[in-house]
Amino acid sequence: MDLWFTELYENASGYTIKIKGTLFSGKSRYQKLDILQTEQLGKMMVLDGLIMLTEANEFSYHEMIAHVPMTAHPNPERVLIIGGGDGGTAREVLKHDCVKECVMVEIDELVIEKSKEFFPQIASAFDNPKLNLLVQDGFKYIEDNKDAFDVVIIDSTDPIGPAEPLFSEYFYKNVNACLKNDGLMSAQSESPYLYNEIIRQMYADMGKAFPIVKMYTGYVPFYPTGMWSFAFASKKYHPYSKPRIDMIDKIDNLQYFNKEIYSTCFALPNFVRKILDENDK
Ligand code: AG3
Repeated sequence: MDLWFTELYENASGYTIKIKGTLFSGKSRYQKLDILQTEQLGKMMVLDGLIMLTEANEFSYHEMIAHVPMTAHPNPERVLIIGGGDGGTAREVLKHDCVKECVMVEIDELVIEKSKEFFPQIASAFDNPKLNLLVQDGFKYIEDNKDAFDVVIIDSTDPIGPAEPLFSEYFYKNVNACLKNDGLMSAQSESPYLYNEIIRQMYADMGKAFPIVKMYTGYVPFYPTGMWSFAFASKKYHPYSKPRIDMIDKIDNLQYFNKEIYSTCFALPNFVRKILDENDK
């Protein structure tokens, strides 16, 4: 008997993957977690029916959410990750020797535990002494910490469920305050092909909190439409003001990111520019 998993997009389209079976299925206080063995893409993590990662392809998302802000900042020593409980973003951040401390605030302990158990390569950063892992509400952590980080990375789920408060003007203003005066942030910001309204609102809210807001994109095949966007918001540096371009060749084991990707990922198709331009009306 063939088994298939489909993530549905707005109940109108979807992405279907052949699976061999379920390795884990459970519910935390916050969400439902499934870990499935796929036919072609290794193990897959699903939260509330939405694909978070597949072992075979997780690199593009994690490299892009982490290395773009890490390249844009001239000396990122203190980095904060909100969410990212699987550990993939932390693994990428900790490839940068300049990092003295990476604080990761994940609300859901079940995601961390099961990632350690089923995705040891992704969760490798959990053993790194520079990682300070806190199981608590990132929204609250950001409210309580001021002037503390060079780079903040918001590796959240979609703006439904536990991540909803992470998509708001109030939250972005607190992220701004949590950053040092030349700090910058990145965040996953959904697919421009499907979620125009979410994106328009998100960038409008960020624009109220930061003087510099840009979008960049990357290809993540297991997310809706495959074209994925990330927000870059900064207090001082533009992506091209002081990027550490030469350092990129020294980052270990990159499967997606490189110098050329850095210099082109901020280029946007016209239909995407139009979504963002609507904020300037
Ligand atoms: N970050 C989730 C991105 C959103 C995926 N959305 C979807 N499949 N509809 C995932 C965490 C990876 N570290």
